[in-house]
Amino acid sequence: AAVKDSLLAQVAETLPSSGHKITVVGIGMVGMASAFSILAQNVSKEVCLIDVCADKLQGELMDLQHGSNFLKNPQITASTDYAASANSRLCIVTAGVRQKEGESRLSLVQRNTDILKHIIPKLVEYSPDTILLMVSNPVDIMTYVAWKLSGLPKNRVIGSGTNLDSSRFRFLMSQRLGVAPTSCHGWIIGEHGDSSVPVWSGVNIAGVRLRELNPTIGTGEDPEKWNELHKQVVDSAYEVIKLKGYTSWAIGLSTASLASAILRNTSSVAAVSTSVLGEHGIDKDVFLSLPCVLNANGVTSVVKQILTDVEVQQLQKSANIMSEVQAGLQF
Ligand code: 6V0
Repeated sequence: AAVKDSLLAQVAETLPSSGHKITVVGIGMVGMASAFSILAQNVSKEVCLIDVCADKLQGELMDLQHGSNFLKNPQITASTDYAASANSRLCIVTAGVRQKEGESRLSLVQRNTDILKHIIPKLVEYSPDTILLMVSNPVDIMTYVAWKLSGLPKNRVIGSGTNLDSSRFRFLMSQRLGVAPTSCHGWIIGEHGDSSVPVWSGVNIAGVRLRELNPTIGTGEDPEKWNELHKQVVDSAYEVIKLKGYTSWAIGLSTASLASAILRNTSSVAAVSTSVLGEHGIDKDVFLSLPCVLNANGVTSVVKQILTDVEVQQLQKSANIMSEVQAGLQF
């Protein structure tokens, strides 16, 4: 008899899935940083990688599997065939083209829409109960496109949105104040991109609103020029792409954090791209980021932030830009 049969007396079948499966579509810089963060933080031990490039899939699979001994016994699979993604609780879509140096996210829109036409129907076919987390850019528009292509309810189609921008903002705040980023409370909402909106009215440490200490904060009149922080957030991706060619670690950690809220059913609040029709007077059917309650059913509530008139106007401007781009889309 084989060693395995001499060693083990099987008493029942093993189950095929942990019930916490995550599929990552697109194993470029962002997809792999996301998969790595998910495995390293044990958000899920069951990760399926999908891409069009079979050799790269095999190489990334082997490289990750060789690290299994340092992880929590993960079950990793990789395939060009969507059947491998079956029964995923969460599908993270990072496939597509990225910005070249100096290129805006919005210029990628039709190319990535065409790619999603091949991806989204397949994911939903094999995992009809899944939640989709979109990362491909321009992420707010891609989330709208994925919602249209998937036929899923809006709560289960989410964009990574300004969760990353908010993290960038909190890091910069922490540098100015010498306080840990997780203790710096600031939210960037709206478009993940050039028209994002910093909610200066609510920026606080321990409930102390910085605008009460400096009424001009975030405006052009502020002698301390705090609005530079938002400018730096908007320029971050351009800057990092110029320096290293792409962005990866921060977005990978951001998606892992969102995946954790969903799989662990935590009801954490994060700024993610969601349907905003009817929020803050927005009359366009677009997706933008607002602080949302995230759990196993996706986005179950949107936090009704108390915004100033200026912030509402900026948000509505973001919505108009999204709506104009969407009107020109072919899918
Ligand atoms: P990359 O490193 O070029 O990887 C893209 C991957 O997608 C490659 O492995 C391709 O083979 C794969 N791919 C292409 N077409 C398909 C298809 N039809 N099916 C399956 N896989 C396919 O790009 P990178 O990983 O750097 O970026 C991916 C996307 O994420 C881009 O659109 C970026 O702009 C976007 N980002 C979004 C961020 C966000 O905050 N939402 C942040 C960073 C990048």
